[in-house]
Amino acid sequence: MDKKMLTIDLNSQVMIDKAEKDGVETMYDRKLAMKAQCGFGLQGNCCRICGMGPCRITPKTPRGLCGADEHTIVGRNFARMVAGGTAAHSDHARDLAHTMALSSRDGNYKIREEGKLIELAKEWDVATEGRDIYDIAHEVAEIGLMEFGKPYGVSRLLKNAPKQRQQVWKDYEIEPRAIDREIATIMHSTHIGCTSDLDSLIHMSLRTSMADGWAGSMIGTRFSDILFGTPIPRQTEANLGVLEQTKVNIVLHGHEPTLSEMIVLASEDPELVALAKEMGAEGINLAGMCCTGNEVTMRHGVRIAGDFHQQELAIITGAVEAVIVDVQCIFPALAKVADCYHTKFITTSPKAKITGSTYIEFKEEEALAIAKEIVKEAVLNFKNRDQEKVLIPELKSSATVGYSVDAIIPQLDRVVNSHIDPTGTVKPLVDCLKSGVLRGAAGVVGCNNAKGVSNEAHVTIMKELIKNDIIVVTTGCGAQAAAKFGLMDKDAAKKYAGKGLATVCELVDIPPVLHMGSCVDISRILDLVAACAKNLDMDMSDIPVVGIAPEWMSEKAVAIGCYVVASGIDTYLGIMPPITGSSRAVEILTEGLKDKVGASFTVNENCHELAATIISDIEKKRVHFEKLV
Ligand code: SF4
Ligand code: MSK
Repeated sequence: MDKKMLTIDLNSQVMIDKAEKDGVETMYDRKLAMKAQCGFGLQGNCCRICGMGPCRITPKTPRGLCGADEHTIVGRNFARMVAGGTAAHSDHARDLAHTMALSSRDGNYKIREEGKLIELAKEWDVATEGRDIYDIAHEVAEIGLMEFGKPYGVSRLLKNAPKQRQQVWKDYEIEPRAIDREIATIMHSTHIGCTSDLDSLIHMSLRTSMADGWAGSMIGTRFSDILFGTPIPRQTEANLGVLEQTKVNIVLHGHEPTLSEMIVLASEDPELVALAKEMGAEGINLAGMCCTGNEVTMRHGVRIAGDFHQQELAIITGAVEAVIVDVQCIFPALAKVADCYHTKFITTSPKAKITGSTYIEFKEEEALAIAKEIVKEAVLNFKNRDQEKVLIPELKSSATVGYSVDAIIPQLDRVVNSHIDPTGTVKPLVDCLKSGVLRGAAGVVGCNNAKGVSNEAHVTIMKELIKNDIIVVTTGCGAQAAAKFGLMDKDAAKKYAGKGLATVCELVDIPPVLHMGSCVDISRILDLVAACAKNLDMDMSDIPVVGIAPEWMSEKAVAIGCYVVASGIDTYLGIMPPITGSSRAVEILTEGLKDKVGASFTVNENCHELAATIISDIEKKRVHFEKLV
């Protein structure tokens, strides 16, 4: 098979060819070499939870040595994926809370959004009158940190949901308690000899995922905005073509804005810019990748080098002086690829040390100094660039990004007010949904998965949705696919959107696909859906809104899928999770949950069929919705 057919991105195809010529192995080579994957793993019915295993379920051995059947094994494996994902998102949020606790007027981390902090403080019953903003920040940070380990009570963020949804959570008993408690409990319950009942395992999975969506991720986004600013619409460009021939190229990859915000500052430091010129470069060019890329493009317009599947390919351009990473979604393979070029692969987090990398530990207390040291490493490396090995592919697309809820609401108010009203409400959006000018809204999120063709499902599904007047909001690597393929360009509405959506886009001056941030920022999507539902006095499950993860791959995505379903939003997956080993797990997740939380999963690995199902389901949902409005 031609490796290049494993991606629809033309830049990636050029780089796959170059890797071949340079003798460098990429994920695409490993995919072809891997041939058939383990059938037990694919179905989720291999258990290695205890030392008597691995136990694999077959018709001849329908139970593991302890007697666990396929339903128990699949359920436990699924639950542990949810725990892994919830831990990753929430630990990210914990770091932000610690950063807020460190914030000070003359330190590295300041409070950028006083209004948002005061609003959150009031929501959390923190006194604000006559107090120094940093005292308030420290108290709010401490309360945020307590959400991870408080001994009693449930997430204080649940009350942001419509009351109808809160009642569903109460009735089904999935209100998450302290974040760490939910993760610890699920790890305990899936230990050998604890829960074997599949319904309980799925119930616990949903409750744990709620500790991600309606606690960890929500704290992460709110604290990031307070510390680094709420995103507003801004112009950028996306794809490997943003790397520059004449500048020091630094690729920022990973997730947490605590590091990347400081790198942005350091890259503007006059001394480092002068040093870059001394080295023969014209300046310093930052480019983002994966969710760090999303964080810095949303707040600074930093251009996007690429998505999860392009991390090796960026280095293969031969034009990258340093790849700087913190946590999550970083291929260990980057060390080997970087060895083939002059690129420095710099790891910074004690939570993600990678063999073969250069490790410079990032400490919030000395953030800017360390960020400057890291950028200096990159700048000094420019002289080692081998021009003969350089090939920067040309393609890049322009995109408008930065659509936080705070940016979307006033902008949509233009539909009725013909000007941007910063105090706007979601009413215009709700009116467009009610009238049917917009048939519905979809959150298209998540990763790239080598089980499919990189970017194909994202782009196909988003194009189909907007053609059918369904507005798309997106985060994570899905957002990067949209940006790369021109769907975040304001002109995309004329080219691809149906009449209703195109009219709204023109009136409001937005693209048909809105970039809402990183994976943690799916909490922004929850906030937007919750605001619409509250405006209509409905449950979130009543409005024609769906969640879609066409190319998901990470445990975080499994946790996200679960909390989106638990929020009453039907969720569509383009990759089958490892659950087919249990017919009952498939039944509960794709049907049974409807009765409990008003939503469930649908899976189809054919992206054209999946898009058609989503559109038809949104139309069916409209029938119910139109009766209620
Ligand atoms: Fe086998 Fe049971 Fe141990 Fe799993 S927990 S590895 S099924 S004996
Ligand atoms: S980075 S979790 S590959 S979206 Fe958030 Fe992309 Fe998925 Fe990582």
